[in-house]
Amino acid sequence: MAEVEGALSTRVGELAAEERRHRLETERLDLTERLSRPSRGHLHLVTQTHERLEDVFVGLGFTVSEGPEVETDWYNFTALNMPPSHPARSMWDTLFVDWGEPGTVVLRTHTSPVQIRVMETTSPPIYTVVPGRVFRRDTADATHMPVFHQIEGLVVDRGITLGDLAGTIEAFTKAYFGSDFNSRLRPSYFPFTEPSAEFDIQRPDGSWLELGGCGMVHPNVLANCGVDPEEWSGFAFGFGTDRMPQSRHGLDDLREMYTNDLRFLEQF
Ligand code: FA5
Repeated sequence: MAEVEGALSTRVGELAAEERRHRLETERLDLTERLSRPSRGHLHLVTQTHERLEDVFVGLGFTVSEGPEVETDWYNFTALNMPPSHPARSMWDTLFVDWGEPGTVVLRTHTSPVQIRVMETTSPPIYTVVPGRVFRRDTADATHMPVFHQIEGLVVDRGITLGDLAGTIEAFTKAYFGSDFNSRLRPSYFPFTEPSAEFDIQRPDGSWLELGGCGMVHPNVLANCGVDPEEWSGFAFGFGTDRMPQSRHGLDDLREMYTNDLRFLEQF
């Protein structure tokens, strides 16, 4: 009898201990967990945009290149088929840097000077994109900033045609914005491309938005970089990247991205 009672109380003790262990385990609150992990921010919407764009273009076989934000007149204008006093220079409201001969050093007004830098240092075939910051004397409004961002694209190879440019732009539009967006090319003028076009996207609500310029690289530009225009041809494009998250996320005003209101930025 005593033996049975002893075994019983041992078993009751074991079950109570087991239940307590189970309860403690399920109710456990690790109060140190949050404290030990510092709260981290995340990349700004524009940086996220550039990373997504790089992913899309790397997926299409492009490399990623970079260039300086302070440029000389040669790279920003002259080598791009705009010699001194060329009227087309006024298409870019330029901010000049007080350095050297007046008017010879600028804050780059577009990412196109990096086309020249890439062609000077790399032999074709070239398939590259250049994301970066650019500067203009533009007054800030819903679709303009004085400091904004572009992504340049440059392809130089044998037998490249306008069809390759149109196909690349359409493939990019679908890959980046989704299948409910369309693209179109509108005739335009840039001194460094011939023929030239503006690239617009059509949003699902049917409205159109200009994203950038593009065209076939002008033979003078190829020649300025030591690339034989008889052998090689190419296309280039330059898209404004601040307007891309604006369309993708339906933002009304570009300036929202730069006023640094965390309640706005933390949503993305
Ligand atoms: C250019 O800058 C040319 N370099 C584009 C190009 C590259 C043409 C290669 C041909 C070949 P544009 O000045 O149109 O072109 O600017 C390109 C895009 O930048 C515009 O379509 C627009 O989307 C964006 N953009 C221009 N100004 C601003 C601004 N102030 N704020 C925000 N985005 C802007």
